[in-house]
Amino acid sequence: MSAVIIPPEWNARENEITPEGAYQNRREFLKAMGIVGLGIAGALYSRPAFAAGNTLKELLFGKGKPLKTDFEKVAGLKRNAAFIADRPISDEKAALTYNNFYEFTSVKDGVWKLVDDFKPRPWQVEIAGHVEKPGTMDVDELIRSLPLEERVYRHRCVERWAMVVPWNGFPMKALIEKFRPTAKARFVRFVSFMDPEVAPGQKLQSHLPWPYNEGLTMAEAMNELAFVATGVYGHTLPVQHGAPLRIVTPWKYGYKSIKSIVKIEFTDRQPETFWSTLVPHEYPFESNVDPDVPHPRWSQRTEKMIGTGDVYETKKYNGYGKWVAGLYS
Ligand SMILES: Nc1nc2c(c(=O)[nH]1)N[C@H]1C(S)=C(S)[C@@H](COP(=O)(O)O)O[C@H]1N2
Ligand SMILES: [Mo]
Repeated sequence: MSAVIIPPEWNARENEITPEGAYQNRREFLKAMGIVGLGIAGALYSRPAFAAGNTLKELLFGKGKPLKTDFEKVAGLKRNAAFIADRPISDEKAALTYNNFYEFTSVKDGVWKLVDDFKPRPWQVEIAGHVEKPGTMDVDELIRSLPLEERVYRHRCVERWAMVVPWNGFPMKALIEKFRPTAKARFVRFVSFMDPEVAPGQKLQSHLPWPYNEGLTMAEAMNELAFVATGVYGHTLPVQHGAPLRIVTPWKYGYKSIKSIVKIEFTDRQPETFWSTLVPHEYPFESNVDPDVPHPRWSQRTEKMIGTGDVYETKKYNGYGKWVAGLYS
């Protein structure tokens, strides 16, 4: 087996790289990253698109560039007063530059620097499975057919970071009712895009179970709180937040809120999910926020807000028990 050469950036940033994607130990993680055995050079340069001269640093952390902020405004949306978060809204630039989107990179402050080749439009969404009206629809046609509003939600990543953002989009319930699932539908499965040519993480970490997928029970998906975001901070979704369409389930850890969805499938069996396929005991299907259930690598007692660094006590269901506790009693 060839030696594993770890570049200095990797070591220095390990805490930022390994989160969600880390395993029992560093070796397991590197193995899943495709690095053990091949060595980093092998893992990288055996893949044609990267023979073109990108360095490992560029692939993981992105290239230096200005932050894009000129997104298309979404005017006239009413903020739903039922969902006012009890904390200040996070700074928009903080949210734009600190993301989990493994298709691009596992480095949170690198995602925004790697998204330029990804085109979220034109975009088709497939509706499949146990549903009266299956088919494929243009994303903008879909968005135009549903009732748009704004909701300020708290977000809690399993890695302990949290934020408060104003999403715009539509209730998931409205989407489900539009396509009319049949009595056989017990779960909803969501699938993200697959395009290693524009998403370096899918190429570099080709061992991961792409495409990213997630799921909810029908009752969860029909809950008032479940939301489908098409925008954030009063404009359309930037790629790094999951353009053109992502889900938002604020009572669950952030990995359930799948981004850049291409397929919504109604199933009679509990679907697989990306993280539970990788590490089943760490990322169960339900994954409701719960300060009393520590993750092997993070106590879930407290959380840290992006932007300010303020630390708060974590609440069960991320504070949304009023809406969702009844689902689990
Ligand atoms: N397709 C896809 N969706 C995803 C992820 C991902 O890697 N790929 N990461 C998840 C995780 S772990 C979190 S915490 C949130 C982060 O959302 P944000 O970057 O918009 O804050 O997206 C979730 N949705
Ligand atoms: Mo996360």
